[in-house]
Amino acid sequence: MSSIPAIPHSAPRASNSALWRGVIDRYARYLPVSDATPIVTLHEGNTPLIRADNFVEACGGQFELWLKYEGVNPTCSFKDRGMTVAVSKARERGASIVICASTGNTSASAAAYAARAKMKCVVVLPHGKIALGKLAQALMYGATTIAVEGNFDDALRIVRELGNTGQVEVVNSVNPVRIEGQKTAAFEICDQLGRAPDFHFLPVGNAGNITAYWKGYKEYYSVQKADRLPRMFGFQAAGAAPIVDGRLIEKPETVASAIRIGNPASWQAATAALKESKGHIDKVTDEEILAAHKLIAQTEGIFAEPASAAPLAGILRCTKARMIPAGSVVTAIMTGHGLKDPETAIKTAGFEPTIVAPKKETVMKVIGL
Ligand code: AN7
Repeated sequence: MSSIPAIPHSAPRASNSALWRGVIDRYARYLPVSDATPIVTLHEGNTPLIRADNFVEACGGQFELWLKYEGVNPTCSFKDRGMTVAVSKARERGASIVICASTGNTSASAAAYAARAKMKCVVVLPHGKIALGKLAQALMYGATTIAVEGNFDDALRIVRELGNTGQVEVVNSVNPVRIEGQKTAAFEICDQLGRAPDFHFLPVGNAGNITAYWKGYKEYYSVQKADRLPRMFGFQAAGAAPIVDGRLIEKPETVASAIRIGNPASWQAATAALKESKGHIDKVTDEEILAAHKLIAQTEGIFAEPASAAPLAGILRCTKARMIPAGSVVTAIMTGHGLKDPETAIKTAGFEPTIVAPKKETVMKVIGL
């Protein structure tokens, strides 16, 4: 076995076992890495699993809900789990340029990990449809940032064509090692809960994540690290629901810009996950998404981006339809941080700061004292 090639800022080898070294270090035996893989990590993963009783009460449900807060990853979304593997493998192969199409989070993550690996990163985005925080990240991490006058599906088509030239490494989830990294979130949930959930709720865009979670749960079950397999419950936005509607959506539209996708790359794998797990896929309206976005912030103090609220809107629906039996253990993935999209958040909150003269009395008046 060769030793890990020296790479600046690669996984630290401190002796302190309390130091979390990222998902490759933690779950290497389940991942396509060897001692020869130069690990590029920002210590992603190990995200909190937070019980959300207030939200369940607001729903009128009688189950245990656990939120996996993926928004606290290094670039504030779940994409970092797949990107650590994708960029490490790209580096192992000697690639010098990584490229992705993105609705925002993949590009933020690719740009960060490429910077860490001293690689060039190119991101291809739908012009004008990227949440502000995500755009700031791509620019700040120094990615070559290209905005196409089209949607995500156009951007991904172009990126796939560029990938075929062999000159760039595509780090979208069409790259199977992305899915491998993302499945570690299912492992973490089982490790944290001490069991697998009965129901697993998540948003569905390009459908890589539902594919990854299902793969992760199945693998953990097969090595007896999980006692059961959850039913996968996916939610698309009503204006961007190709899997639910059973047809390609040429002009997808939704306030949840992360999942504004009309032709998901992992469509078939998602359909298989839904079928095998006796799962369920549905669409929720932008109004339902924004209501859930606000409700989770105000009942639990958890600020997640609009796409992450789609499964919460789904939980509200499924509770009303009595689809979640009392006593069930339910997980939902808060895929991205709320600060990614401050413009939508400020609009959704529905009120502005109260401007007052700089005096104690004026402030007291606003408080109602
Ligand atoms: C917060 O960044 O597709 O079904 O290009 O950012 O695996 O696509 C993002 C997707 C859910 C959907 N929640 O996951 C991209 C991109 C958030 C996301 C999804 C995305 P997939």
